[in-house]
Amino acid sequence: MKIEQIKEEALHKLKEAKDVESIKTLSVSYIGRKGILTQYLREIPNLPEEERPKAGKMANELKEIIQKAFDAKIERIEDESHEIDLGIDISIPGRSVQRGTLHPITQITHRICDIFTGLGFDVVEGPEIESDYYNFEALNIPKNHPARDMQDTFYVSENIVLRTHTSPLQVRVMEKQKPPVRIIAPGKVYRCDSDVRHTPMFHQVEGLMVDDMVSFSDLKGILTAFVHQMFDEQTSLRFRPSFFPFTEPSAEVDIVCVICRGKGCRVCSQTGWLEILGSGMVHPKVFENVGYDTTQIRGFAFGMGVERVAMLKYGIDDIRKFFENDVRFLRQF
Ligand code: 2NL
Repeated sequence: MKIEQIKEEALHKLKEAKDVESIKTLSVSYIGRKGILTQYLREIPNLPEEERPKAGKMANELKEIIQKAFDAKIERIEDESHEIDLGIDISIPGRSVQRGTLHPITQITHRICDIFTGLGFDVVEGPEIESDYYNFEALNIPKNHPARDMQDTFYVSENIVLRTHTSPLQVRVMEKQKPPVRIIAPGKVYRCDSDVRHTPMFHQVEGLMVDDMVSFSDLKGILTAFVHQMFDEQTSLRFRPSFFPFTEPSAEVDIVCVICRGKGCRVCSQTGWLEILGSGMVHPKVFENVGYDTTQIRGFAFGMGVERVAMLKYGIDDIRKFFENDVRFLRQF
């Protein structure tokens, strides 16, 4: 018999063998003392001289292959019978592990940061407990401003608050770094507010760009690029005059309603527009407070609520869904 034939036959018989006993018998009949392969090896010296090395090599290789295949199958059968002895039904399909996902707010925060990183901004993070100075004073928010009220802000002590926006971090960056500055600051912020539309903690991303020659048209260009990437190129936006103590002039940005596409519906209160962020040219007072020369530089800033962006993006009408942590809700993102 040819060596290939022996191999094929042996492996075929092994496949058919169902228990350890028959595999052992099979093993003896091939590589036992009187086995087929053993005999083949014994015949090699009788072959013509030039065939001997090749035949010897092939036969020895096959012996090893057969040995390994037989041993492996024996081991497998023994393992399985062990499991059956233990009462484990090895035919039951495995139970799959439920994989976790990032929270939708985390996902949207990452997406916002990715878009601005692509526009040349650096991401900065910092403390959630801030001094009155960085949270209010440096940002030109006057002492009598309603936002500073105990009713609106969580006070840790007389001069320490839970930050109500991530602007204080941007002030800290400007104190340390000369222009140009191009940063976004994502993170948790706190307001003493809790009802259907407000949660005491929510997430914000603020952005700041300072350089000589930064204009309001740069602000419009950057925010338009952001909206087009966050939603789609067809999403139109409008800039509506507004007021913030830390910007002048200020503008709120609306996008065309993602539900009715501008026709007017319940979500947009029949206006066709949804407010998405606040923005403006940085107030000279803020620049003075960080020691920037207001005759040399200009800057714009903006801020947006991540929950708000996520609600618009996914069409969710209740902010509290993000905080209930019901996995049936969270798994959808
Ligand atoms: C909103 C509005 C805004 C800013 C945030 C800012 C930061 C610095 C200087 C000036 Cl350091 N401005 N931030 C400016 C305009 C609007 O947020 O509705 N946020 C949710």
